[in-house]
Amino acid sequence: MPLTGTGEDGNAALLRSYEQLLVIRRCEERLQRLFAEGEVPGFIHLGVGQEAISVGVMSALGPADTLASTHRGHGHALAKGMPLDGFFAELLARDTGVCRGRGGSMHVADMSIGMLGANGIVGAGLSIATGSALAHKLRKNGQIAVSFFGDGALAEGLLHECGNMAALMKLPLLLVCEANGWSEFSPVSSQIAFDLAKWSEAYGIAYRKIDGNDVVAVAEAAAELTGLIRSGGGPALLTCTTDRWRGHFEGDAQKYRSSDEPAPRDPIVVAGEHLAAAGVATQRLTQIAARVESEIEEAIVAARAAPPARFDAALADVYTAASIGVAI
Ligand SMILES: Cc1ncc(C[n+]2csc(CCOP(=O)(O)OP(=O)(O)O)c2C)c(N)n1
Ligand SMILES: [Mg+2]
Repeated sequence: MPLTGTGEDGNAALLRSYEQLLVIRRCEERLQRLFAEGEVPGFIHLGVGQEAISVGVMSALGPADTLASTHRGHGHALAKGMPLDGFFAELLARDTGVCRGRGGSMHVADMSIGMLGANGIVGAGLSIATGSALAHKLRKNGQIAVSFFGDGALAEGLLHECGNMAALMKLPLLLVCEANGWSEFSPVSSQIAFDLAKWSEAYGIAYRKIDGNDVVAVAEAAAELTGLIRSGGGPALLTCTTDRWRGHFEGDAQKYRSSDEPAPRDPIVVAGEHLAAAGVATQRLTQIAARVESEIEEAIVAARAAPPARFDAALADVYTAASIGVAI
C-alpha cells in the first residue's frame, strides 16, 4: 500500500510507519544498553539504520503472509507485529517470551504472526521462506512468503538453489536483500563476483533496487512486487541499499572501519521529512515518540518481573511430552 496521502488522515499509513520505525529504533537502543549492562544473554546484532526496510516491506503484507528473517531480525519481528512484552521477555530469557525465553535474539519467532524465525545461519531464511512459499502455493491460500537476507548471503549456495526452484515453480516468494555493504568484517565488494540485477534476469525474476533508507520508496516497490507475485507472476527480488550504523554484533570494536565513511541517511529523519512535506505537525510526531518510549519501558518492567526461562522446559515444542516421558 502506498504510504503517502494528504492531510492527517491521508497520512495515517505513513504515520503508522513512522511509529513502527521509532518502535524498532528505540527497542534496539534499549537493547544496546541492556546488553551492555549484562541483562541480555547471548549475542545481539542490531539493525539500527536499517529499519525502513522492515517497515516498508511489511506495509505490503497481510497478517497471514509469512517471513523468514536473519541474524539481524529484531526489526522484522517487530514490524510483523510481535508484541513488545513477548519480544523483551524473549530477549531477556523469560518464560513469558514469545519462545519461552529459549530462542533469544537470534531465534526469535512467532508462528501466530507468520514470523518464521530469526536465524544465525546466513542464507537459511532463503530456504525456509521458499518452503513456506511452496506451502502457500499448494494450499492456494493467496498468501506470500518473504525472505530477508543480507548482501553477505549472496555468496551462499542457497540463494542460487532457492532462486532456481522458486522461479521454476513460480512460487509466491519475495526476496528482500538488505544491502548494507558489509558481510561481518569485510566489504561485500571484496566477496561477490556477480550483479544481482543480472542474476535475477537470468532466472526471469522481477527485480527492483531502491533506497532502503526511505520507507516510502520501500513500501512502493514492495507493493508493486507483491502485486506481481500475488497475481501469479512467480518470485521477485527487491534490493534495498542501506547502512549498518553499529558493529556486526554488539561489542564489535570495528577496527576495520574507516572514520571517513559518509554520514548515513537516517530513515526516521527521512520519514519525518515526508510527513512535514505532507503538512503533519511536529507536535504529532513528538506525541508518538513519547507513547512509544513509555510502551517500551512498560514491556521492559514486565520482562524483568517475569519468571526466567525454565531448563525443564528446554525440550518443549521439540518432542511431544509423551515421547520424552515428562510433562512440559
Ligand atoms: C552459513 C554461515 N556462514 C558464515 C557465517 C558467519 N557469518 C555470520 S554473519 C555473516 C555475514 C552476514 O552478512 P550479511 O548477510 O550481509 O548480513 P549483515 O550482517 O550485513 O546484516 C557471516 C559470514 C554464518 N553465520 N553462517
Ligand atoms: Mg550485509
